Amino acid sequence: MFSPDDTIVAIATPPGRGGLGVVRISGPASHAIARDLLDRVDPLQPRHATLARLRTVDDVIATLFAAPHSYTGQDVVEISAHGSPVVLRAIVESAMGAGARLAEPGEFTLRAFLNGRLDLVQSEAVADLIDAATPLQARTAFDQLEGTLTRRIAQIDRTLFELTARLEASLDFPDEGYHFIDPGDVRGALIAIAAEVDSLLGDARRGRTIREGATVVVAGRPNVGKSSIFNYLSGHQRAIVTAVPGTTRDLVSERIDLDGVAVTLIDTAGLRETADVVEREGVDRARQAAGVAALLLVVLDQSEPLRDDDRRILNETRGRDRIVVRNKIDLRRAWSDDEIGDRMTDVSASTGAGMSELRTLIVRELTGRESLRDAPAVSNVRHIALLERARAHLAHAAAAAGDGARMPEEFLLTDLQQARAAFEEVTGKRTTDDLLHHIFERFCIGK
Ligand SMILES: Nc1nc2c(ncn2[C@@H]2O[C@H](COP(=O)(O)OP(=O)(O)OP(=O)(O)O)[C@@H](O)[C@H]2O)c(=O)[nH]1
Ligand SMILES: [Mg+2]
Repeated sequence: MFSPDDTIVAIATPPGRGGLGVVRISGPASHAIARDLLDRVDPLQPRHATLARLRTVDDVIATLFAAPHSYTGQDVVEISAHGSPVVLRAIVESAMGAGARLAEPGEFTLRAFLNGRLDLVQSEAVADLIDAATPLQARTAFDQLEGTLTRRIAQIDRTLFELTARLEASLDFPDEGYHFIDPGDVRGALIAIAAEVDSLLGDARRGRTIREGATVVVAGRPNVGKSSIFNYLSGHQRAIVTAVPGTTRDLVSERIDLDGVAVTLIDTAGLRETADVVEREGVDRARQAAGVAALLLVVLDQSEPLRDDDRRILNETRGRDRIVVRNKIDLRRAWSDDEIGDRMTDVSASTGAGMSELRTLIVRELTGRESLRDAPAVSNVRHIALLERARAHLAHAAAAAGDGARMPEEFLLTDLQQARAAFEEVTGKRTTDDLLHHIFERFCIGK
C-alpha cells in the first residue's frame, strides 16, 4: 500500500464552511513542513496550542503531537484555522508545496493501525463512530474503540495459546507415553472457549442490525393508510395523504431512530392492478422495495371489508418477516379476525392508538429484543463471520477430543490453529493488503 514514510496532509473537518476547520499533517516531515507554513522560527512545543500566522492568510492555532504520542503514532501537526474552504485548501496546498502528499481515505487511521496505536477492530470502530446516526450506534462503536471486544478476544486467545502449547508438547515427546494434558481437560477447555464465543455471537444479530440499520417497507392496497402510518412513525407530514386511492405513486423514504436502530422507512404506492402508467410504475417500485426489505408492515383497513387485493398481498408476503397492521381502529370494524388467521397489531394513524406498541414490535422483529439500551459486543459482519468460523473449528476439535482413549493431537492442533487464525484476523494481527484496502477505503479523507 502507500508508503508510511511519506508525510501526508488533509482537511480533517467536513466539506463546507464552519466556525473552525482543521488540517492534519502526519509523517516524519510534518513538524518541518508546519514550520515552513507558519511565519515562525521557533519549533512548536509538543501538545501546546500555539497561535501563529500563516504565510498565506489567516491566524491559526497549531499543535504538534510528537511521535509516538499521537493519533497515527508519527509526528502529527494539527492546524486549526477559520472554517473557510479557501483558507483550508490554501494550507493543504502550501503543505504539498513543502513536500507533503495528499492523504488517501483512511490513511491517518491506517497509520495508527500499522504503528500499533489501534487494532483492526478499533480502526473499524473509528469509521463506525463517524458514521453513527443514532446514539446507540455511537455507543456501540465507542465500546469497540475502547477495546472491549479486543480484550475479550485476547482472553480467549490466551487460553487457546496455552492449550496449543500443551498439545504440541505431547506431540514433541510421544515416547513419554502420556499426554501433557488429559483429554477430558482438553474437551472441557474447548467447550468453555466455545461458550465464550457463543456469548459474543449470541447478540450478533442485534449488533448487526444496530450497526447497519434496516429497511422497513410499508405495503398494502391503496387507501388503507400506509402514508398516514409512515408519517406518524417518521414524526412529520412527509408523504401526501388524501382520501383518493392511489395517492402515493413513488417511493418515499425517511431515516428514523427507533429505539437506537437506524431504520430506513419506505412508503410505497398501494398495490393493485391499474391502467394508469404512472401508478403502474409506482406499483412496480413498491414491489421491488418490498422485495429487499428486512421487514414489511402489511397494512389493512379494518373499516372496510377485506378485498381481493388485501388477500393477494397477505398471500404474497407469507413467509416474509412481516407485521400485519390493522389500521383505522377508531372506525367501526367491518371484518373479523377469522378472515385472516394471522396475528395482527391494531393501530389508528388518526388518533395514534397502538403506535408505540407498533414501534416496539418493529424493534423486536428486527433485533429479536424489545429493549436495546446496552451496546452489543459484536456488530460488524466481518467479525461475526470470523467468530463463527472459529466457533466451528472449536466445536470440531471438542468433538475429536471427546473420543477418549488416544487423543489425536495433530487434528486438534490443526483446528486450534485455524480458530486462532480467525481470532487474529478479527483484531488484525493477521491481515492481507486486500483486507486493509477494503476496510480503509470506506473512510473519509482526513480520517
Ligand atoms: N379514520 C381514520 N382514517 C384514516 C386512518 N389512517 C388513514 N386514514 C385516512 O385514510 C385515507 C387514506 O390514507 P393514506 O395514508 O393516504 O392511505 P395510503 O394507504 O397511503 O393510500 P395510497 O397512497 O392511495 O395507497 C385518508 O383520508 C386518511 O386520512 C385512521 O387510522 N383512521
Ligand atoms: Mg399513500
